[in-house]
Amino acid sequence: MKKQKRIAVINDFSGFGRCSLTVSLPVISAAGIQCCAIPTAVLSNHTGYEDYFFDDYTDKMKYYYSKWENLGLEFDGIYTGFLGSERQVDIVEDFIKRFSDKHTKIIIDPVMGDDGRTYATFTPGLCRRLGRLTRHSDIMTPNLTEACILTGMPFNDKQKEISSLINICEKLIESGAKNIVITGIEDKNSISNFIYDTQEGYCVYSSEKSGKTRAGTGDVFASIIAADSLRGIKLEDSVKRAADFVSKAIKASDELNIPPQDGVCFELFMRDLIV
Ligand code: PXL
Repeated sequence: MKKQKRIAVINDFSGFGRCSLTVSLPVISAAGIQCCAIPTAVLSNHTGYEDYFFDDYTDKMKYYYSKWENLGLEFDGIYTGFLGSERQVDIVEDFIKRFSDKHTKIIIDPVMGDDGRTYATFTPGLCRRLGRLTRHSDIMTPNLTEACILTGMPFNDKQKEISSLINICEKLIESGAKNIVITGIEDKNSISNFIYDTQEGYCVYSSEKSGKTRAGTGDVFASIIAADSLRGIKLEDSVKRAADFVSKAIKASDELNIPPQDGVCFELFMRDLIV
């Protein structure tokens, strides 16, 4: 009998809005992987809404995972998402040092913004620290906005060209990243993901735009990539699966008139994710 895989997910807990841990827990569990959560903050709802309650968890994180150290826990993967401050990035780096070895897959989603805009908690210092954190990653999954911020490029249509995407990825590789998926490259009718795999080279996976831009889609996407990487699935195949799943959930969310900030109704399609 093979051992069950286990991943630590470091992300915020937003009670409403379908993002971060409330997405990762079900999506990763559906793949048969034990998903162990470390909250970076507790929010009533994500920051895409005008008003929200935000309880920062920075001061508690080390106490929290020191108990995991006492339990002797080990992880096959570590996946990080929304981090609210520079100090929190230092804590995540400490967690990676303590809980990973050469077999641990590290997936870093440098959550900072979308659609050319940064989120409410963004600062240039946080960006610099997140850029350094990606040195540890086996896979990083920035959207185009985040990839531009991390490499100091302006966010514009020119960056959607293959030559620019290669240039961006080469800069990220120079900073220590290994494999990169630039997500959510939108055109009028299509949405593409640019995959830069250090073993396999680069490729693009495009699908028809199925509906409105929605909150939390990056978290659904990265959770599938994280689970698949622990299952040994090739990055390109994983990106196709994740993109098709997100596209289906966006379409259904539009049909059900779900407000875009409420995310995607992935719950209706969990069957597709069960391994
Ligand atoms: O899905 C990205 C995300 C995660 N966590 C929080 C957010 C956002 C985007 O707005 O506000 C708290």
